[in-house]
Amino acid sequence: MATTHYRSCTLCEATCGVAIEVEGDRVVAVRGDDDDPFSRGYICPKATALADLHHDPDRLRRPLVREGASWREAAWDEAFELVVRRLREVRAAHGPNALAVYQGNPTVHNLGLLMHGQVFLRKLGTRNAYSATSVDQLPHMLAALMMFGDQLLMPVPDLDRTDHLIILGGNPLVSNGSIMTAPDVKGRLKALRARGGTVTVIDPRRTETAVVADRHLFIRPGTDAAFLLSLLHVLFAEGLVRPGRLASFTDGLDELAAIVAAYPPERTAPATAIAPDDVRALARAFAAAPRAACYGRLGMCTQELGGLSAWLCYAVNVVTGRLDAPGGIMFTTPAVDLLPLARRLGFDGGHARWTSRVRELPEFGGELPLAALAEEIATPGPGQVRALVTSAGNPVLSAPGGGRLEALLPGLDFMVSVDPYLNETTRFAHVILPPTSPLEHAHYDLAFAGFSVRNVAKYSPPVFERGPDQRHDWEIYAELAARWFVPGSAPGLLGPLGALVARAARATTLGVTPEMVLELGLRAGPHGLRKGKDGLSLARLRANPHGVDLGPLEPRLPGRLGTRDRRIALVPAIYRADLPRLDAHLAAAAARAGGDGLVLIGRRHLRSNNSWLHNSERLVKGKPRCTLLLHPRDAAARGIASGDAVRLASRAGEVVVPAEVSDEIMAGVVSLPHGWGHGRPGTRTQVASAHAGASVNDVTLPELVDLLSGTAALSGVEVTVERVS
Ligand SMILES: Nc1nc2c(c(=O)[nH]1)N[C@H]1C(S)=C(S)[C@@H](COP(=O)(O)OP(=O)(O)OC[C@H]3O[C@@H](n4cnc5c(=O)[nH]c(N)nc54)[C@H](O)[C@@H]3O)O[C@H]1N2
Ligand SMILES: Nc1nc2c(c(=O)[nH]1)N[C@H]1C(S)=C(S)[C@@H](COP(=O)(O)OP(=O)(O)OC[C@H]3O[C@@H](n4cnc5c(=O)[nH]c(N)nc54)[C@H](O)[C@@H]3O)O[C@H]1N2
Ligand code: SF4
Ligand SMILES: [Mo]
Repeated sequence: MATTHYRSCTLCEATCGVAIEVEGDRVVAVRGDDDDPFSRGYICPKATALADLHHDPDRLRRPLVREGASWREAAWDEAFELVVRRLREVRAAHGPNALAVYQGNPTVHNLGLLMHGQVFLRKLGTRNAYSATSVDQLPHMLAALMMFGDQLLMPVPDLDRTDHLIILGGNPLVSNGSIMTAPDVKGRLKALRARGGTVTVIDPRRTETAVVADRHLFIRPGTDAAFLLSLLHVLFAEGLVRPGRLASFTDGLDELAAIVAAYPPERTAPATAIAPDDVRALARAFAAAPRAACYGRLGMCTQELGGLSAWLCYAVNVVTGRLDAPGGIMFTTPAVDLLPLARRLGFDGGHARWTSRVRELPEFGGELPLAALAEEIATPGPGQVRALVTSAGNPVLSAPGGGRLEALLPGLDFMVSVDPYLNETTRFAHVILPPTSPLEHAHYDLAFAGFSVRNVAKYSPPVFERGPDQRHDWEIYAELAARWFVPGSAPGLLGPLGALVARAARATTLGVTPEMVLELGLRAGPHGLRKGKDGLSLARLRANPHGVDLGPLEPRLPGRLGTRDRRIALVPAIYRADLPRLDAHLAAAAARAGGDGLVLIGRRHLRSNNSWLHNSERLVKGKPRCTLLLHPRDAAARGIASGDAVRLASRAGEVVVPAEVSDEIMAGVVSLPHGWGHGRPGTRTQVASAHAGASVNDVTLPELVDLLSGTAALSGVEVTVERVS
């Protein structure tokens, strides 16, 4: 007898509803949930991987402890004891900053990691805290903090009501959207065009999204800030600036006008490769549309001027009155208000309050840029990193210059990974603590409900109960926190009293389940108690297994602003001060134009998810995807044909990959996806190893960062390509 379980897919930001059919202890089918009010039956091919992950024989189910070159399974108690003891020893000998933490992307897709994980990882007291933020959305968070007063106050495009959408550096048809939770972007874009709206994609590649858009403009990598300055220039020069109701609580319009006056499209075109007439036409159309949104994402962030770009992208929406307006970019009203909760968990905002030890890169929200981790391990001196906790991350493949990190990890005094796989990164750990699979723990999209194009709430109960020998992520961290923060939990330290205190602490941390925090958050939230008996509670979510629709996004300003004066700061000082760096880039780019140099960008694939879904046979089958895209002109100049093995090299390193010649990429640009390079020795991911590919991050440069925000510049790396005979 099959039973059907409804829940959210946790593999990407779209949070689609899935119906999981189970017979005994096997998943027999994963389908889209037609009754989910948000996703309405849509799923992408990755959803089936939820079953593959759960049943994967390579997935670790018990802690592993390394002994020399081999691993042995250990009891949880022994593993916890070892981890806490070794981390303590490192800290006692070298100070708190000798401990480093890296939190990877799946953290945001996991309720337990978002709650209990932070209690341990963000409260360890080290400045060497790192996360995927600094290889991702940090520029948006910085702009949100500086302009709107809270790092999590990032507006999302009101996709279902806009008439004019500009997409800069995002490929939502493949990524399924980011900082824009919207199941079935393809369907939603189709609806946008069916109601007479237009979509413009600005990207160095004619992407899957560009193909279904009305218009695609190629842009040279790393020049979005210059393009946006010119877009703003036209808006001001042609009298198209109409902030509307935003004017009464926005500062800096005149200052912005003065800045952008210096960037007419003719000045930036040699760098961006976008014709001045195209910039003018786009500015006019954007201003004329009844409802319009300018949305920038990853490609606009992970570049040397990512900070400026994210600011200017929001600024375009402010001066045209599109911020906080239906069909523009809007703030959500999530059932659990993440902002106060996040502050409690240590996401305290703040920028450049301190810098990294070696390169003096700025801190953001208590974290340092991932691009600095390798040098912080390699460089001797007080504060040198000697122990590392990786949590839901695979930085050997995902960090810029991952190959360098890979060479350094074996030299650490101690490393522990909270991760279900023995992979490229975790193989260097001394202890691996594997959590339950997504189907074994409860879920609520705490993060993505905050970045969703409609207000929605959905609770997903576990499909399978965890076995007695399994631990959820939250249980792992609750246990670590109890043992770490209570001195008495070190055996013998406080004698019998210590043991008592330790037991009480453990009961407290393990007694507070994610569901309890969720329940409090729901009741205290804007759709909770204040709505009276119709208010949301966990019980109501449980009674609605397909999810609850809470309506379209609503205007939230000025009340939602976190700035001290409750006003939008249109021109925060840090951006003004960063403009000379842009000017230098413009000059350099113009000098390079017309040369035959190549720069590297990334690429995502629908059946992939960063580095960790390659162990599912049905997701990796088919022709190899880790190919280097290059333009026919650049291929001809190097005697390269599709299928040839080519060497892609930078100052940092090189990889050999098959070439794929296509005019979907602009001349002078090459593209290789990230997350591959599974052929490394000592991993335990059979399928991935058989589809190894090569890691683009062996070629990216840790020294290339946006100096303003600390975000890694994964786009625009200068490379050479040659045929391998
Ligand atoms: N060149 C280049 N590099 C990039 C990017 C790019 O576009 N180009 N993209 C960047 C971006 S946007 C990101 S977000 C990062 C992603 O990079 P990372 O944040 O390092 O994440 P992944 O590579 O996806 O690795 C995820 C790890 O988490 C583990 N995991 C999965 N689910 C869970 C869970 O529920 N609990 C725990 N404890 N572990 C789990 C997996 O086994 C895997 O080891 O990569 C970045 N790197
Ligand atoms: N299938 C799949 N889905 C995913 C992921 C995945 O790995 N696979 N990863 C998830 C994660 S962690 C994230 S953060 C999101 C990211 O989701 P998106 O933000 O949509 O990111 P990408 O799909 O990488 O698209 C980035 C686009 O930027 C372009 N680009 C590169 N450099 C530049 C530039 O300098 N300027 C401009 N304008 N464009 C540029 C690239 O060609 C690419 O088309 O996707 C998530 N969803
Ligand atoms: S789009 Fe994302 S959330 Fe939806 S099924 Fe695919 S991976 Fe899961
Ligand atoms: Mo990401």
